[in-house]
Amino acid sequence: MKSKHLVVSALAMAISGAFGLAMAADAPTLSPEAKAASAKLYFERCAGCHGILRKGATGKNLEPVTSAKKPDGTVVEGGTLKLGHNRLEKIIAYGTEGGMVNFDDLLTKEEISNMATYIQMKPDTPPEWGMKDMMNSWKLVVKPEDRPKKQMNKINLKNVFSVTLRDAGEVALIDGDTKQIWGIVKTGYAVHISRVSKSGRYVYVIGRDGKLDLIDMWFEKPTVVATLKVGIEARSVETSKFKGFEDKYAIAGSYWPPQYVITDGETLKPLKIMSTRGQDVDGEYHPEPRVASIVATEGKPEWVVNLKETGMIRLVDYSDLKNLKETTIESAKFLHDGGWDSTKRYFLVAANASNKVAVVDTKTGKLAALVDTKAKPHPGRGANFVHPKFGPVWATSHLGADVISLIGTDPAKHPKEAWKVVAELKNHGSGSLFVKTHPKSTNLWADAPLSAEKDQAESVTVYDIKNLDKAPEVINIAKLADLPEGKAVKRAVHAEYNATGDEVWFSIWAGKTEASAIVIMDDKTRKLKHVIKDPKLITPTGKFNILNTQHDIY
Ligand code: DHE
Repeated sequence: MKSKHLVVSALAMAISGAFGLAMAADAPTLSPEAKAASAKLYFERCAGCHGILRKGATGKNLEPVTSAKKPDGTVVEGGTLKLGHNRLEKIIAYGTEGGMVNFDDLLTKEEISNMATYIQMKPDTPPEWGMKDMMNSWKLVVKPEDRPKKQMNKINLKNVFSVTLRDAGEVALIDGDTKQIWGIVKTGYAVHISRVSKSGRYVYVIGRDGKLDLIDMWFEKPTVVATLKVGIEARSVETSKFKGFEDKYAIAGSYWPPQYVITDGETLKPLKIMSTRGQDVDGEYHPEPRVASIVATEGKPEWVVNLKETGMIRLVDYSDLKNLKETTIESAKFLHDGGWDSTKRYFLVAANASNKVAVVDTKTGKLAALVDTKAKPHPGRGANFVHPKFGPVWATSHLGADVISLIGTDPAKHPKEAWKVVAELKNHGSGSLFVKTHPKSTNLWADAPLSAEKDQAESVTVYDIKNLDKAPEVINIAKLADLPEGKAVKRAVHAEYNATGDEVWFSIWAGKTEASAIVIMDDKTRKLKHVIKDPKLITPTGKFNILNTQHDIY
């Protein structure tokens, strides 16, 4: 079996080798080996924000030469060649105030220098990944007829947490009742998220290298029953949840190639691939509209598929795959993550480069609103609760501002507040990624793991949603884990509730070779309840409680 390292290296060679174009004689250049190494690093560390084709999204455009026309008609020439090697090295090493993180603690001086050269070279176009490639990659490890007919273990599956072990390329399935690791499963490179089938039996896990794993929880131990490489780079996966389609299909979105694939839900056999290339909201063609979040609508056989670079939202009707119907909704750039309102009629998705949240009405299949917010909203799935003054609201935190925005979501009974930011709560820092509450809780939790301040990155804020005038509490969650000192910041990230809604779990995300942990807080008392420490818990980040993920409870 190929190691993950080899798979990523092969990709880097494919990107850097086959498509390299001749450069001008005095253009920056690298040896084939240094170029392949930089292409691999670029894929691993940079492509997520800047795009494979380097056209920019969350991060800046990194093409060698760019030219942009200002509204007054003047043309601004730019690009990495103009910035020059020294300036690029400094930006890569030390980051920028605009949100680019520093890499001087992760990369060697030589790697930084080579990367500065690499991004002045013409971007390579990686290969496509069509049906033949997918079929060749597809492995049906255990056929559905050879799987258990009933649950063969005594685990309370509803309270299992699928925990991303990012840098290990694994997920840990943790029994939420006993807090013991039930099993660890090998997954794709820098594994990203887990989603759950409607029945609650299967967990779908997507890696950044596009490897999709299907885990069956009815065996004695969690078991991978099928795998498929859906593309070269991917971030999202979802399942079919409408009545009559439970566990029938899965859908995985790729960053490269820009497409999504619909697979059989129980075997991952690829059934249909749809390209996402096309015009953006300004009418300009984009060659790399990456698939960001995907959610399954409950009241219809439909997925909401959000395309990052074009700002287009596609409603994909999966009732007839041969005659697939897609509704394309114009919203704003660049779409990223989002969640349902409490009625599950409206889907709210962050358009982070526009400082907006787009609202889709899945009943009418239309855009309900574009809500202006502070800089770079980043909700995860967001959080729903009833505001004492403004009625039902959905909350998002922000990467670019130290606030939590509350958006009114009830146009029928609270029309004045609907689709407006009705209140902003002060967060303990910017650099926040996730907020979370639970229908049974009176707390709202917010993290700030990407804050430049160590103390803020280690801490969370908790608000009393019944009394928002009361000062919130800021708790340094990382300190509660009582881990040994290390070089990396111990980032407190991604709150997730247990099935009964009385515990809230946080990951303490430290360095790859350092000790990490999961800290469990008693939601009522806001006091430490338990810490899970284990050498196998390498860089835990996202945690997906089966019941909450299955039913979109947040
Ligand atoms: Fe994520 C969700 C993309 C970096 C943890 N992340 C998402 C989604 C997208 C996305 C499109 C929505 C999926 C959905 O709902 O279908 N993430 C990206 C990136 O492009 C980015 C910015 C850079 C990259 O190179 O990948 C990125 N993400 C990260 C991280 O570094 C995080 C913090 C740690 C990690 O494990 O990689 C991270 N992303 C998460 C988590 C979710 C997520 C935990 C799911 C939130 C939820 O509650 O559903």
